[in-house]
Amino acid sequence: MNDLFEDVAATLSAREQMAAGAVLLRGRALALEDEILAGLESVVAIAPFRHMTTPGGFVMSAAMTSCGIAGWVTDRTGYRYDRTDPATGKPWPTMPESFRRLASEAATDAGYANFTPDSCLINRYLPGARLSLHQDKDERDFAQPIVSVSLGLPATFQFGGIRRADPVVRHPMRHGDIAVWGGPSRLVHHGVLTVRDGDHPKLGRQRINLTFRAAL
Ligand code: MD6
Ligand code: FE
Repeated sequence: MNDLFEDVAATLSAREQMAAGAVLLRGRALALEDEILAGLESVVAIAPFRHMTTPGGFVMSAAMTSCGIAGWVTDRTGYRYDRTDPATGKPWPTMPESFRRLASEAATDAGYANFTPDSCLINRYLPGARLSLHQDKDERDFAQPIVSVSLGLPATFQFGGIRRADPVVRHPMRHGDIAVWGGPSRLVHHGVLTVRDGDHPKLGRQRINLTFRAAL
């Protein structure tokens, strides 16, 4: 194989179209892995993971925290973005520069230039945790996409349609994969199947997901 062929082949295998406006960039976070993991540690030291309660009274199996101007929170009163972390009473930690750079570069790769996230929701799944099918619709600006970075243990991502009953496609997500979706896919239903036990060399027995949004 000549170099050009190899480059083209690598690019094709690294990019999967999930739906119109939704792209999976395989391994896209790996080049920045060390900075991202350091950033994660610094955020969690200030705003620890917690299990939040849905308006319906269920405790979520995925633990969450946020960084950036706003954090996504849920309690018995509803879902919202809040500039203050209710667990600490303080502003959320600043979004690490490596997070911001990765999110904006991945969005550009996926065809969304000028993505300006003000919030990064961080999900932690220990084995047995899951996230049921939902839409992300608490953000103000649906013209901006969402960038979602998978780290640690693999998981199966469910990608459905605009209606809850629409058929769902399953995509395996591995350490370093990034999903970007927006445009016609911005309001699709999606979720994460129960994470299976395993041991990741860098993150141990957990899956971490970073989702970047333009929330406010
Ligand atoms: C997760 N992600 O992958 C959960 N939402 O752990 C999400 O709910 C999500 O990955 C909107 C866009 C991308 C996502
Ligand atoms: Fe979501």
